[in-house]
Amino acid sequence: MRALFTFLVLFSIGNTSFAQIDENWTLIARNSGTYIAIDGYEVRLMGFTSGIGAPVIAPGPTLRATTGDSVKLRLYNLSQGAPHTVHLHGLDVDQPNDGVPHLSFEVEHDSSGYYYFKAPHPGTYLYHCHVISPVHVQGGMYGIIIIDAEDPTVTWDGGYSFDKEYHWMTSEIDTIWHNDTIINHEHEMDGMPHNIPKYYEPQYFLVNGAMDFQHEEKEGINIHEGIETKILLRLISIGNFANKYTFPPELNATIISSDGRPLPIVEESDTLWIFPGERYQVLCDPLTEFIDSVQIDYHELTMGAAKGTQYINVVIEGVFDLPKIEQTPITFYPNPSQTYLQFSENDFTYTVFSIAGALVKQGNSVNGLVNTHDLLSGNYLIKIDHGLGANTFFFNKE
Ligand SMILES: [Cu+2]
Repeated sequence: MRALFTFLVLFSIGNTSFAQIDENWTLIARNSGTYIAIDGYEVRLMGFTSGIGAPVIAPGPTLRATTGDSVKLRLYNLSQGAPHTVHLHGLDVDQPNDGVPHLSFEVEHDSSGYYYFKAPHPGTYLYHCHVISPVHVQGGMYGIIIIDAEDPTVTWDGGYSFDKEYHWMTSEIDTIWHNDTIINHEHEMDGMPHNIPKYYEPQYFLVNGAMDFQHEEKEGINIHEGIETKILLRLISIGNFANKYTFPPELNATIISSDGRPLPIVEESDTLWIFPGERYQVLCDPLTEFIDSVQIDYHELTMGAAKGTQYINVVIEGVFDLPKIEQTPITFYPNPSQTYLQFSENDFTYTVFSIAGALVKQGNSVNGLVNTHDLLSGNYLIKIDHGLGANTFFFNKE
């Protein structure tokens, strides 16, 4: 009788965990991806995709579930070479399902592996391949995981409500890692040496896999109507650099959670440092309509100087309960430019950056004129800071 009782208890425990799968995720590992840089330079990527016909880009598909869901993740390796795993970074799943090779399992070419877990507390997480991770992560094998609260309009049970959300995943591309045999390497057990290049000299600094004007409108905060606007930013770092975020003060940013856990004391702050593997959630409750940008600096991990900068545009207008701005769109000509740029705005300060984000020159403009005769031929960004905020434009110097 006692044995039967024990059996029934064990049987029911074993079955309640994953008796029913609420979410089925699929990631297909490929090494046939392409990263097309802002200057047209192309390198090969390893990456995750959701369908065999889907493009292989980095980050891979964003995976989403509701807290408490039983999730089954299938990893199908079609990469023609190296084994791969999916490490569920920050989800606190049990070791067999955590995708760390030797503690969990690796998935060889042309086979599938399955991870099972219960979606933990709501928050922002990430996944990446954990096989020779410096190489496979640089290769492009990473993506975002979002666990929603049961009510998806709040950050967590009893947490903050929000109307719109954006997720920005930062990373870098160093073409040296992609142009030699690293991406085509055989399994580490074959004894082939891996030459790990410098990690601190990437050529491209990315937000959601793109930089500067490559960003589609969706990356920026674009709000054009509403009664009130609370914005949840999900910030995720999977690069080798420390990211310093600078939010415009009008955004009224509050840091509410770190690594999937609510912060015991929330902090209003216009700056935030995020280190590799960290995720932060920031709640913005704008004070006014405005146009500006969020600045993301990419610092060496020694906290050295920023090696790159990205600007994410912010446009908040047409919101019922916010003070209004008078807005006339700023234009300029000619582009390409030979000796000058003429802006429609009269008086402003300007900063010219290289495409990699390095400061090239700055100054004040009277009558909307900016000299470009001293610039070398190439592509640049110019940030115009005027009375109502700042705008960044791309231009080419002939
Ligand atoms: Cu891998």
